[in-house]
Amino acid sequence: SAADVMRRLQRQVRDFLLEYKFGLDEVATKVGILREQFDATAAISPIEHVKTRVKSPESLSRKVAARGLPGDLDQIRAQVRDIAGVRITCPYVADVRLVAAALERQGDLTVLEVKDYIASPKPNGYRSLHLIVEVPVFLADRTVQVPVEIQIRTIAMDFWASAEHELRYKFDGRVPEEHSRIMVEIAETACALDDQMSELRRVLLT
Ligand code: 0O2
Repeated sequence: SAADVMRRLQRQVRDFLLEYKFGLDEVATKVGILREQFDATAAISPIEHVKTRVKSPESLSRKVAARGLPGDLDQIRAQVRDIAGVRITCPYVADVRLVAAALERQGDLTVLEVKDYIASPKPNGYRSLHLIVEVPVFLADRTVQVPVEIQIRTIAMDFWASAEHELRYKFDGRVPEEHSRIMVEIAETACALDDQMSELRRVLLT
């Protein structure tokens, strides 16, 4: 019956997303360990805040539709790599590099891609370091490699990105030119702030 079909589909989506939740748990543990070690040893902790999320089915289907991808789960698994996401905010740009290096070193993580929007910011002003990694998840009957997107950015970059996200949401993706221009200016201010803070950090650490 139609109800059976719906139930089966719902179960498929639930199981599909569950693997991403497990992948996220594995990466969150790794980040948690780094954070605890840094907290215990570093003069200034390089990790300020950590947030994890599995993309909601709504947001996932919006992305699939927007990209014109076929709707089957295997295609989505192969093509959408930010279903599991970890966002790490750090006080200083040097901390972003430090945390990224500590993760990239881990033998059980496969780095699939690095997108360095700090070295090359997006035209709208977005800055952040993205690592797409794959982590093994050991299930009862098999092992799966789960992609996880790790976004690492400074507090200033995060402040900007949250505001820009809100703005895009408010204007349903069509942000008026005058606001976009202001966002580019604010991104430059945020970048200047990061540079000044880096100077301060040098003083604090010497
Ligand atoms: P949400 O709501 O955060 O999940 P690609 O996969 O390379 O074809 P994609 O997926 O756009 O292209 O990759 P990219 O550019 O690395 O962006 C992935 C995520 O980075 C986005 O996820 C955002 O979280 C963040 N991001 C990228 N660009 C911007 C930006 O200009 N502003 C803000 N605020 N965030 C950005 P989602 O799925 O778009 O959104």
